[in-house]
Amino acid sequence: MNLLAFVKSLLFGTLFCVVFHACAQNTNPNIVIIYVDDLGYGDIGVNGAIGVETPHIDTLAKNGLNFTDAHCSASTCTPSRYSLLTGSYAFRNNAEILEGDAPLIINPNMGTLPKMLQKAGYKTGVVGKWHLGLGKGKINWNEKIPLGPEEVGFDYSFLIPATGDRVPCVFLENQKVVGLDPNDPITVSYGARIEGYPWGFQHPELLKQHTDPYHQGAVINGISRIGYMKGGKNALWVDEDIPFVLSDKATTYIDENKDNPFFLYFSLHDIHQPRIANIKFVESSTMGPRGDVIAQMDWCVGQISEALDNQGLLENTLIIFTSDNGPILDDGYLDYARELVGDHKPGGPYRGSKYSAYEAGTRMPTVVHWPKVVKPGTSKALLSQVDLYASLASLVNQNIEKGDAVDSQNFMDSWLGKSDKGRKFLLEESYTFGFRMDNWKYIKPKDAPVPNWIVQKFVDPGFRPEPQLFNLDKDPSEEKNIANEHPEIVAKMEAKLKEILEQ
Ligand code: NG6
Ligand code: CA
Repeated sequence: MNLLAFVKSLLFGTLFCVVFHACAQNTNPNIVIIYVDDLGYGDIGVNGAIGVETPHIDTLAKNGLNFTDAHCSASTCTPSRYSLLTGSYAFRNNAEILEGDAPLIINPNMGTLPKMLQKAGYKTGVVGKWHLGLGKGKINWNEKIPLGPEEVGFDYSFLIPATGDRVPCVFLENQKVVGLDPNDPITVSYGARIEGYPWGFQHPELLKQHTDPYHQGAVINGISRIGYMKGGKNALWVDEDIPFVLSDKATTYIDENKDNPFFLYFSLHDIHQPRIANIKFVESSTMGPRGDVIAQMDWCVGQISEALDNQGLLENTLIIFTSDNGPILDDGYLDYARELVGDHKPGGPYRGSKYSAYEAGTRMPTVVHWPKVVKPGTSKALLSQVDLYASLASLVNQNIEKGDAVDSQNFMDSWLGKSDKGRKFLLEESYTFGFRMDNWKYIKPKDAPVPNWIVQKFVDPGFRPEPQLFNLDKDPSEEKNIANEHPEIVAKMEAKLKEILEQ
């Protein structure tokens, strides 16, 4: 090759590389879902919280979109998380609150939100509470657990396996217990009591907080849990440090993935019980531990914003801040949340709570922040988290395979504030079914006694032998059942609900 030809080929090659690289470069935004546990609509400053400040969330809301009628799919955790990640309703798979040693409830052959994002070129990670089960049968906590986030589509995972009030009280990183001493293997039981960590009902003197009889199993770090546990002493978490450990893992994940589009599902333990705030946040609210862990959770949100900002990624990251089910004051631990709540309204103006079919069970604080695309404001669109799968798929130009995400609909324009159009019909799962048709709210009759463990929580799950119908335009707090006055609306909603349930 003569010199001229060589220079030409060099120039052409360089040009080709530059053009090709620019075309191939993925300009999709990073996606971060910040999923808080048991946070109510009214628990954030911008939605009227009293007695606790949430400056980091409020900043996201002021620079983003605050939704007033966005819902998780169920009033409990496992079902909502199942729907968020699979785009299908929990009842289709009988998904209910799981024990800490339950098998994985997401079929590994099924399409999921993180798998869809992997196909679009994303790195995917989950940090925090899982509560979707692990493994296939009895879990051996001393080896890599065969089925979990990896099989669901996460390249990286750092987990609280179930809930903070369930054993085992250890973190899992990529499905292995962190810091486990092989000479001190872990055994867990949700049936027979096993020797190991002392039992709360026998040793109340060891406890930082007293509990109802359902939470009096293994005492770990002065807190009795659901279930029994032996071994794994070096691997035990310290509840007071959980917000720091999780925030650190999440921000490290952001730093390590700054050069490629990433999806982070940051699933906080707060503000679920046991509500044991770190000393940094103790007495930062007027509401005792429940308010303090709201402040602590807000600090974690601030860590994420700061990490994104430090990497210059805040502008082109889609942050979705929300919660998995409605608020609850007394879920079994004696932390005086009911006594100290004052004028604060955890569910905002809405009736109900966690476990309930009324609006506060699923109407979630929801903020979308993406400065590059989303204009600040508020949106009244009626939206469900079950739709995030199809909505995000459209954002990143992915098709949904037949049979996947069967309940998920594309509302991306509404999530981004380009449209006010929400769902016409929206299902709210609980121990019965709530159902919305625009601003009509119907609750399916349930003529069954409320289980004792719910009665003791001072919540009304909404069981009534007759249908309930409310007009949320006139009666947002669902006080007046007007089903008898509108039989035609009841019939229409019942028919549509039946169609969804039998689909
Ligand atoms: C309930 C637990 C409660 C809490 C909840 C799960 C009893 C009596 N209560 O069954 O303590 O762990 O499950 O909360 O066992 S959730 O936010 O993960 O759905
Ligand atoms: Ca929850």
